[in-house]
Amino acid sequence: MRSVITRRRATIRRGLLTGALAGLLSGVLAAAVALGVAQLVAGLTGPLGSPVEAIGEVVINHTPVALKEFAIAHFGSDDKNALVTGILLILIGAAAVAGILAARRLWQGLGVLAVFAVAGVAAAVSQPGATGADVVPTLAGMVTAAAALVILVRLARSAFPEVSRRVIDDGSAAAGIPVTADGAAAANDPAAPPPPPGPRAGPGQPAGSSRRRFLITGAGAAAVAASGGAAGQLLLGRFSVASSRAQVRLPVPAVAARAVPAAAQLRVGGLSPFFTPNAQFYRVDTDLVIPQVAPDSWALRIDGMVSRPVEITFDELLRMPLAEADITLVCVSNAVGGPYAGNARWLGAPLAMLLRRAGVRAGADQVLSAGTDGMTISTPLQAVLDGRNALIAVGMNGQPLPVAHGFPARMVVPGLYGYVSATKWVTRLTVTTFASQRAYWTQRGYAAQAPIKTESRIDVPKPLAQLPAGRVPVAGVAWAPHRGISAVEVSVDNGPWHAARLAAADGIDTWRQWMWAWDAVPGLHSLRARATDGTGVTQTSQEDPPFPDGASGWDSVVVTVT
Ligand SMILES: Nc1nc2c(c(=O)[nH]1)N[C@H]1C(S)=C(S)[C@@H](COP(=O)(O)O)O[C@H]1N2
Ligand SMILES: [Mo]
Repeated sequence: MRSVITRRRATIRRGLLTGALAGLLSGVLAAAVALGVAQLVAGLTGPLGSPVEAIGEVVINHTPVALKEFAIAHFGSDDKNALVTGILLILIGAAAVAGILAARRLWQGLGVLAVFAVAGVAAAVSQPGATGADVVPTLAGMVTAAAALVILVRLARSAFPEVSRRVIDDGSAAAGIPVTADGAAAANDPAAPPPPPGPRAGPGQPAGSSRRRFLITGAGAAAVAASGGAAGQLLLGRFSVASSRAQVRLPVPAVAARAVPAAAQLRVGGLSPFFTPNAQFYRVDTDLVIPQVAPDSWALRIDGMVSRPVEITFDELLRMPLAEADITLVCVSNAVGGPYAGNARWLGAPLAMLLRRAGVRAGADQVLSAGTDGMTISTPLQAVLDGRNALIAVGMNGQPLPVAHGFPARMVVPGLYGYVSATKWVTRLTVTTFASQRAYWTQRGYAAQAPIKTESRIDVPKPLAQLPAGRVPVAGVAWAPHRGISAVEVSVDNGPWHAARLAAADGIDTWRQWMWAWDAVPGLHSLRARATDGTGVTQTSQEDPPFPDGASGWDSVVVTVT
């Protein structure tokens, strides 16, 4: 008798486990159906309705600054993929729980789905530019997911009858007495026969066939999810502005940049090229979905403390006298030695000219610019009007702006970190005061005044490189945009500073390459570099993190010479 009970217990435990797995699978498949259908519908209504991206945007906009700096430092430009992966993992986990709950009590599983539907809808409508249509993908996804969950759970229950049973502690479970999902003992009569422990699921129904039906339906759900997702992805292509970008013809600049001296580019393998190719240019923004702004719907509005607010269309902008300027852009989140800096030849309308058209009124000290993604950026008016090459740019290295870099138009101001100067997809400039309005990052504690700090970066040798003894080039780039670079020095093992050779300068707004020939001797060595800007100030050794106004300190690499 004893061994019979033990065996029954084991059977029931195994049954409960299989049942839980079937529930889990039902939940995860229902969630996959939700995402696939939502993606398909978003393909019709527009990219802002994709629930995962919408939730991701909300997460980005509410991420504490420390976490954001951590993500940028550790995931780099992949931080967005890391975020989407994280959201998907949480979703899968919740879906698994919902499925296990649903197997016992359907309404609990449906309740978890409903919570996600509310979150997805709220996230979708909270995005700048979102319309009522953007809630449709999440709702459609949730309705189909609920249907899938109901069907799969029903099938799971008949395929694995243990699914809907609970073990109760009074030993009746051990005796094989099932309790229904509604909590009532189905066979409270101790004399009732125990349920068949074997592969037979119910009276007259071979479990094999109902299990097959469960698996086939599950595979169908997976297929719906995958094909919906793929079709949605294809349909979303319709919202791309790639083809209208391809049709843009950039005008010849009224004010061309001077030719870059050939000696601005040193011949050292592994050194950052003087101009960063567009495809390699770093990208930093808060957007999971890159804004797609068609040039014919684009306009730039200038308002606020101006005598005549103006609105400029893209065609009007292209007909204005455009200027070319070589400007190095740097992100405040760039760590010492980090990759978030790039140099390009920009083509655009002088910002000062545009503001003068509108007529800036006395008392203003800030230009608050806004992108279609809802980003706001505040720039000191004085920096825009002091004669530097501040632009509403339409061209980057001879091409229309890449979509990820602000197509059709963005702001560029030499000397200021991107978050206070470089508004992409810009559609509005409001002349105002620092006292009355704060921008996105300054609301989050970043400095309102943020000139780019003087930095030098060692590009070669790479950290932890193994080098042969002898002449070794040590080379990199140094920047102090709008002040220029006047010297770079290199020190080995904290020894004396050696002057590096500077490449020819291309004005004061761009970075400058440098190179120093090192007579390397065997051993483990550390190399450090420091720059001096055009005003004679040497880069500080004070190590500060990027928050709140840019990282400082000397870049260093450790190498082994053999
Ligand atoms: N609309 C918009 N513009 C933006 C941002 C953004 O998130 N949205 N990020 C800013 C930041 S922090 C930087 S460093 C630069 C980066 O420009 P890039 O991606 O072209 O290199 O864009 C700036 N302009
Ligand atoms: Mo940035």
